[in-house]
Amino acid sequence: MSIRTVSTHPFPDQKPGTSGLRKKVPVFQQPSYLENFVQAIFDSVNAPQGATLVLGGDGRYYNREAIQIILKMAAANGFGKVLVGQGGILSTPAASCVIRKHKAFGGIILSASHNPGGPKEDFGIKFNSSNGGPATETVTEAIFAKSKAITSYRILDTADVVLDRLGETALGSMKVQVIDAVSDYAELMESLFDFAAIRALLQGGFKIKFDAMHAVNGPYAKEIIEKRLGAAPGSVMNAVPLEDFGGGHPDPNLTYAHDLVEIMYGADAPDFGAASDGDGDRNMILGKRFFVTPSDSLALLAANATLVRGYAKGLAGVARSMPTSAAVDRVAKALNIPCFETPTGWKFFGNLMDADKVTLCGEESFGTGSDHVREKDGLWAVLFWLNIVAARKQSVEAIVREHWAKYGRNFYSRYDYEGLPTEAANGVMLHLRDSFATLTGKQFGKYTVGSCDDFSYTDPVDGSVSKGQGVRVLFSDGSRIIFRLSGTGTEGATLRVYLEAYEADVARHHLDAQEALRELIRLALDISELQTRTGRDQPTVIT
Ligand code: G16
Repeated sequence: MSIRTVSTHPFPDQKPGTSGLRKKVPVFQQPSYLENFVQAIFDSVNAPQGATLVLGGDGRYYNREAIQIILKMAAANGFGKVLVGQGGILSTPAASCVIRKHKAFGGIILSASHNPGGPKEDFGIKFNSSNGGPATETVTEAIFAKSKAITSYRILDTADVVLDRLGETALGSMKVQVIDAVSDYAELMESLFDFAAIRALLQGGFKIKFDAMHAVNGPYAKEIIEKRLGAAPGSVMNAVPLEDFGGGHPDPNLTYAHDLVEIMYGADAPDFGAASDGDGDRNMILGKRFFVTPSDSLALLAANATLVRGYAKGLAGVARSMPTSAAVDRVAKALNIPCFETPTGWKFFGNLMDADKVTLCGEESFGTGSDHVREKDGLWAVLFWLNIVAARKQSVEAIVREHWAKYGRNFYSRYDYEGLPTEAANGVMLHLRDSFATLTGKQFGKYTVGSCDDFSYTDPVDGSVSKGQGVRVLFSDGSRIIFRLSGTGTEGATLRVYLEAYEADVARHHLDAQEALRELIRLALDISELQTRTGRDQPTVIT
């Protein structure tokens, strides 16, 4: 067994996006491509000799091969131990939990999240720090800089490690411990939520359906929802993780989680429905024929947190990404706690949580989480909701409607234009930035533009500044239109248009969001010239 130093040449395209490096599988399969990025991580994070690393992924195509390469490289780069999930599997929140519980130096998570998997589909890799959260921008920039100057990588020449059997093996002088992927995480969930109350709810005839979308959360949901909480067998659907997610798009929204949506809007619908994504960090919550927007879900969890054991002492503060609706801001105001507005990307919440400034945070992109780990957490959100329902003994819809009656309703929708030519998408953003002066103060029907800007964030903990985080058109009544280019796509550019209108009048809360937002949508298309500049007259996905 010897350490080999292999000469390599840099790839120019290894800049991490919103959440790590995501590319098509064939890109990762190019000789040295994955190895270069892993070496760039190791060279940037300066782990002390003998440090412990956590390793796992969402089980998508190329997961196992990548795990073997990373194990051999970790051994050649001085790590003392790697904790790897059985079969190479760890959901993203479980990886965060394991890093924290075992006080590891950090972790490598293999996932392209909600993007499809398969030989021609997406793969991804990211580094999480010792707090269990995604590396900060300073670290990801250092990794990118290293990747551009790399000349060699180190790897141990050895046979593959058996990943399916629990226990410890040696890889050179490094230990590889294959751990149960579910148990640490399940134990953490039991410490936060009232499992007895949820069990009583489920045994009292409350029916649920959880769609694991053939992704990583299947075994987690089976263990927690069916086994520990006693939900009827079959309550977890699409529970077997598959390398290609069964050919589906493991994105828990009304478009892609259609199996679940049909059930929840069909005859004899269960009382509660939920889905999570490829790597288990996103969630969608549904009541009987009722959709809870992720922005509302965050506000609801904040407003009801003290009903839940793990949060009974109250919240230090809350945070949301800038495009997420301001529903949670109203709750924070009522609770008299701080509310932070960060750029899109879970990595921006880490500092706030480490400094005990926030307890709950969330994003419009179907992500909700708390300081129990440093990633968003799909199953956690589902358990939080079930705990609230068990405590309040009301339906999901009744809980949401009561919330709107008290705080008002933030109508919300996001339009995604995927796979656009990069130049056309950049052209729209450029045009918008050039229009700030002419738009400000202008009146469009009932809407007057109060201000426009390109969102910039100064981290209140470390003072770092992140610029160019999305164009905001802010109206005087609190309504907003946001334009932003996605940082997670792997083909062309994805332009996201986020729309939000506040409505205090209960008599209008029953409106369909698309109906309530119609005027803003038209306005967004007009001022951006999106249709003429991109040639698209319809979004790819509306959420
Ligand atoms: C990632 C990030 C999230 C972000 C989402 C969408 O989620 O962790 O913070 O909101 O991407 O980002 P974008 O709008 O740039 O595509 P995930 O679930 O893909 O890891």
